[in-house]
This record gives sequence, structure tokens and C-alpha cells, in this order.
Amino acid sequence: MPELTKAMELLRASFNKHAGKDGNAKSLSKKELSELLHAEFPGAAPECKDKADKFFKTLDNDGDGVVSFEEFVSFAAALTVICAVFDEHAGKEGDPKTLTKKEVCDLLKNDSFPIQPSCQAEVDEFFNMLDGDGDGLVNFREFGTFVLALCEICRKN
Ligand SMILES: [Ca+2]
Ligand SMILES: [Ca+2]
Repeated sequence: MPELTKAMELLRASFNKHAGKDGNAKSLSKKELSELLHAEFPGAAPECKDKADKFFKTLDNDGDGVVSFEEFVSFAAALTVICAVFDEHAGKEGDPKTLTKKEVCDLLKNDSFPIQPSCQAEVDEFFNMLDGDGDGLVNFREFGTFVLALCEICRKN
């Protein structure tokens, strides 16, 4: 699969570019990860220190305080899935860069999410939870933040 090989090469290149800045060149420190995200995935970069810490913990699967290439790749794979789900649903109505409430409803129904609201009030509650800045639309950052939080919860249980 040449596409996959190309994607892996890109990931390896961005990992190597940032991992060698301090300490071990085979892993990313918290600072290196934050630099990498801002440079390579500006849409997914956490906007405050608290979120950056949480995000780092999400990536650091074995909890050794650094992110290895394998940990980085599993994150990139998860991000790819999140992107695909988001793009598929966000393009149905209105702005393809945001999810409306109806699009969020469809997404929940079609992608067998672990959360299935049973009534309109639950849909509203869920949507408000996703819509971090309260502008009535869910952008990719808000969606990604939620999915990562969900992964964190699943991992703990
Ligand atoms: Ca680790
Ligand atoms: Ca919003």
C-alpha cells in the first residue's frame, strides 16, 4: 500500500524533526510534542497548558513520561479515524468545517458511538457538552477534544 507507506514516512519525518531537540531522539518530551503539534497539526494542538498535559497523557500510553514513535503512530491513526468521521458528517449541511446539531445526531446514530442519546433533551445536553465555546456549532477542535477525553475515560475503565 504505497499511500500507507507515504503516510508512515511523513509521520516518521515529523517525529524525527522534533524528537531530537532535547533528551532522547527516540522519544518526544512534553515540550517537543507541543512544538510538533503546533507545527504539523495546528488544528489539533491543545490551546492551554491544562489541555496540553491531558493530551500528553493520552498519547503516553505506557506512562513513562515520553511519547515513543509507536505511541505517536497510534495517536495519528486515531486522529485519521476522527478526521474521517468528522469530515463525513460535517459536510452534510451548512459549513463543512463544523457539525450542526442534526449532523451530530446522525453521527451518533450511524457510527455506533458508546453514547446514544434516547431523547431530545439528551441530544441537547450532549451537544452542549461538545460545543465548548457555545457558538451552536461543533468545530474539529471541539470534536477532537471530546473524542480524546472519551478515549481517556475508556482507557481508565
Ligand atoms: Ca511512553
Ligand atoms: Ca463551537
